[in-house]
Amino acid sequence: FTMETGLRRALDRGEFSLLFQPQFHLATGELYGAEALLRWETPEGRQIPPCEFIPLAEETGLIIPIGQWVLEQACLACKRWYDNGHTSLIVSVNISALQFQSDLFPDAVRQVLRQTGTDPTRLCLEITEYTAVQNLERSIRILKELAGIGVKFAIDDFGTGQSQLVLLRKFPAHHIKIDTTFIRDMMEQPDDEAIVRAVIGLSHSLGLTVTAEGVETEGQMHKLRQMNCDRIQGYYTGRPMTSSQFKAWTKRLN
Ligand code: G
Ligand code: G
Ligand code: MN
Ligand code: NA
Repeated sequence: FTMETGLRRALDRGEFSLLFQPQFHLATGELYGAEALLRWETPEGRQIPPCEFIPLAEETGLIIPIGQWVLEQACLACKRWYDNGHTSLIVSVNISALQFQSDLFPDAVRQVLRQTGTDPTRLCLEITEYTAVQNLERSIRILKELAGIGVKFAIDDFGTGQSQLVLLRKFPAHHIKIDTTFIRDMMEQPDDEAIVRAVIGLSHSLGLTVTAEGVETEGQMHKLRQMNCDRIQGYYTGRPMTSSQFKAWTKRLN
């Protein structure tokens, strides 16, 4: 068994699943939506973390069919939330560089939206700075094309890459997600707090809204609220959960 062989079979054998981690509006406490997070369990019952298999899926190109499956499942889940009366919930989907740069990507997104009957304005695509700058002019074109039908874009893991400020100016994304590491350290490290505050201010000046990731404590949440951060996601407000857990959980919020 090599991981590559396993990965090649995993889609056919139904070994992938998605978890959904809730995201909240910080000002109102209202549920905003959820990020879809991919999980792989082998037939032997081994859980392989995405940080191990996603790089391999990218190297082998398998991320294209896997990513397509993720997009489809995430949209199906969002459609179910919508049909259950949660018409404002947004599903966020991680898109890898190879997938985003594929010529077929914009059509693939449109097709999934159509086939699943998902309102395009309920979908947010998360791409990293690294993905966006690969081929910036082309990335901007793809973003504009999909934003034109209502799809939203978030710059993921913000602050961990080469953080090119020019990206924020040139790339008309809707949201940015401040990486977990800054949120984790901001209560002890004044520098991290200063960075988080500055990123929120800069983003707002440029018309982007901000999600803080990896919020684990009430203290972090309060600080982020003071800083006017728009949304939070993290273990404090909700762990990644299965779609049926998420459904049961949204019922309790009503
Ligand atoms: O929960 P967490 O361990 O799921 O995720 C680890 C990393 O894997 C994160 O960087 C996340 O962006 C990435 N990831 C999770 N799900 C997906 C997915 O469906 N597609 C891609 N490309 N990356 C994902
Ligand atoms: O796509 P992205 O790289 O942003 O993936 C989010 C990652 O953050 C996932 O691996 C998810 O499981 C993880 N995560 C979500 N909430 C928390 C949290 O509160 N603390 C930490 N340490 N990680 C979290
Ligand atoms: Mn993400
Ligand atoms: Na992130």
